[in-house]
Amino acid sequence: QKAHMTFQWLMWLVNFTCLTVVWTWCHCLHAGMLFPRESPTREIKELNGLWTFRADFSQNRNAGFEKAWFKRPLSETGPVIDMPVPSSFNDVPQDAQMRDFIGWVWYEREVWVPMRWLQDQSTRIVLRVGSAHYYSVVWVNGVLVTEHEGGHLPFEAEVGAVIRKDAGIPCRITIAVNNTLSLNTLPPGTIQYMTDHSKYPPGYFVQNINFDFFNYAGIHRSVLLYTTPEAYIDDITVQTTFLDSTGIVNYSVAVVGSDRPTVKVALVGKDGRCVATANGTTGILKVAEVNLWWPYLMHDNPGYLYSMEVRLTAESGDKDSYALPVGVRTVNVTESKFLINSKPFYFHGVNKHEDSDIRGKGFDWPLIVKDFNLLKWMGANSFRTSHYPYAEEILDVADRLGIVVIDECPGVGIKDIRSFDPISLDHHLVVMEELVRRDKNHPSVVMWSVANEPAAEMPPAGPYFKQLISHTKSLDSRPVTFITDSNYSRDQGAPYVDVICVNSYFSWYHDPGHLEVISIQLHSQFDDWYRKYQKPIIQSEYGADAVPGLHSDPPTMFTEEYQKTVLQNYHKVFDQKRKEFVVGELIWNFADFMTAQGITRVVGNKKGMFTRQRQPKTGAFLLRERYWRIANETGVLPTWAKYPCQ
Ligand code: BDP
Repeated sequence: QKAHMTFQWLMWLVNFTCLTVVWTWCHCLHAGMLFPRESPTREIKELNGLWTFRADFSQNRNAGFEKAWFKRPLSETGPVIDMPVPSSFNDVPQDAQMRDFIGWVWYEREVWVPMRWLQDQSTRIVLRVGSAHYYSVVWVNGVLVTEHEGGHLPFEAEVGAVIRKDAGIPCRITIAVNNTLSLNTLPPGTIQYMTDHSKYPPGYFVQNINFDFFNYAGIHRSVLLYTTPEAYIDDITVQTTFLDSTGIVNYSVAVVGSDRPTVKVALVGKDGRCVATANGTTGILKVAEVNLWWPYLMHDNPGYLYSMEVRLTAESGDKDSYALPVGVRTVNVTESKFLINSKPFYFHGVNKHEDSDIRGKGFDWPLIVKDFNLLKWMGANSFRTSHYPYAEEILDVADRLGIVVIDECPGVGIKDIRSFDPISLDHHLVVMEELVRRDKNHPSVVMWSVANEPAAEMPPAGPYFKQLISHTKSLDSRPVTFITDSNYSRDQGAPYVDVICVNSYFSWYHDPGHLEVISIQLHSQFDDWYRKYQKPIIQSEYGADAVPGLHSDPPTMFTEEYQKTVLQNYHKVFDQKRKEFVVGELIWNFADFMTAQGITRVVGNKKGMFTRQRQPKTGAFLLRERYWRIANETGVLPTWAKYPCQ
């Protein structure tokens, strides 16, 4: 008992020190990026639906800029089509050229802004794009309001002044989006011009990429207008810990538009009762008899969220309020364990993609809810956002269900040595800042992943990842990882990470067809990494393709039986190693997903446990049986959870 108490104190001290370090860190990005939520002082107008769309097929893809398409209605510039937002544009038109289009596409929509918003000069009107892939330029009524580099993360602009100039007419929003990937983008790519005119037409070029998912593009997440008062809550940061049964929420509120703001903070439980209050832009909320945030299948009441209600009153009388969901939990890593609330946590989960028929990477509620239902059905307690940040709404649901998330940035496919230059690094640092700024308050997010399988054996990778990882650590106290390919024996990133995440495809990419080598190779993999670094290890990817409906016994590659047998062989080793230092297993992949065309892909990657339409393959039932059994073995399976596979 005493040892346990001391340990708890120690953990508290460690957490508190981390908090203080984080507190003193200066915010690198100049503004916050709070998820738009309605409140008595904030309104939202969604701009989803059909937009007018035109792809720039001109030779240099630059006609839109040369002819200033943003200056007048897009339909006056040439032929336009309807395009749903949010959605990738690629699979919507019945047109092969559009599917593989590289370059600028133009979106436009007219919207009536409520007169009330315009008349009240002290109302800030913000235009927000949840994400658009890859580079975006935004105009309102022909006036440039913002630009943003990178898909998967939100950006916004204050547009009140521009709209008020033309009050009385609908406001025209034009967004140009370019999906071209270069050596300095994240993910990187190259454009290759084919100049042999006996083989290719003049001007012919292709986009080369080094990642294994379709480069879907367009406006992928919601576009909306929202309001705040002139003095407003710009950002909130919470860091939580607990001591015995007391929860501690350390908060900081960034206010814009007021030099001497009055800030009141209240933490409200699920039953509507206020459990703690504080005043000021920074402070500590102490919660007696705290309900901790626990992962799914680890507690009777997983995903417990308080509502942190922040109220601002400015000298001007302006009032603003914002309610942030807050989960109280800690995350710590030891030499061989991953701890949530000081208890060992074992990741039994999946890698996913934002990917589905027709909409590509477009945000889609039915798909999201279905996927969470499948995760719960499988007994999965976690997923990794391979290979880019997912929609914030997904993290909100994960928070509520207690599904644990490894949050990855789009640093995938960094294979060319030229992509380790300072320009790329600068951009990578900014992307990590944007990611942390967006997701720092989600209790479900327990670790940051800065990259997937970069060419980590190249000499410049060492300094690159050293800086990237230490910068990420300076932004937030969560553990940081980097997903490594088991092939790379000299991994330049591993010394700096908190948890080793390894991908391996034994008996698939290596020794294809030889199931019998999995056990020995996997044992060596784990032992080698642990001997070198003495850090907990997650098998962050493993798997095999299975074309649904293909069967063979004895198992042969691409059949459901082969996929199942690969998994079984991996599982035997996991079961030994999880007693030592392996702290998780994430299957590649949750569902089949689309890729570029190539001779190794049969209409996409087929390593899913589910088809792209979310129907189970044989492997899904195997994992379901396993995950529920593991949850049961830990002895914390909640009373309401029925072990479904007796
Ligand atoms: C891994 C990559 C992942 C691929 C997977 C595969 O991280 O993006 O989809 O291989 O080839 O190495 O299925």
